[in-house]
Amino acid sequence: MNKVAVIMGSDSDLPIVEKAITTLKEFNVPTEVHVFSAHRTPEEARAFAMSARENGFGAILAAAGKAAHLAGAIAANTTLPVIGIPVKSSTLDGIDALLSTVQMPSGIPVATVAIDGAVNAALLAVEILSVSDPALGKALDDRRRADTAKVLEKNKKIEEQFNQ
Ligand code: RP5
Repeated sequence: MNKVAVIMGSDSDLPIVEKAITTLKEFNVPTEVHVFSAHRTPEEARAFAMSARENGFGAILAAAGKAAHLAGAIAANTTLPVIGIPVKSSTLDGIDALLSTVQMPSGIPVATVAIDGAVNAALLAVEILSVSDPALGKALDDRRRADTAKVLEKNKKIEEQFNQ
């Protein structure tokens, strides 16, 4: 199975990024985690992106806040799918990171999830890997069914509480 890389711009992003790591682990997807910054360690970020395909990765998650250029900078140096996670880490509540991550010029795609949307970023990476891995596809279907069952159970409790 291909690996998924989880890159964050700072260790201060970890509380959000951990949700992606946990989700990837739930699917037993081999995961590597790094701190690389588009601004503070641009050479390391570039080197990682340039060798990611030959190193066995199938998708890269890139989480950053503020002027969040990390996902775009990674995508500039690989043709693997890159999923950007804008992190709410500033006085602008993550809108700055969202716009910096999502507004990529044509030719260098970054699939951008919601502000702090780390779980969806991981699920999207698993979906990408599942195209060539039927067992992962089944695991995704199972999880979707389990999530649906949880919501139906919550609905049942609310209905019992309020509808006589
Ligand atoms: C961004 O700046 C990082 O991704 C982080 O969200 C934010 C703040 O970083 P620190 O100053 O906490 O290292 O580059």
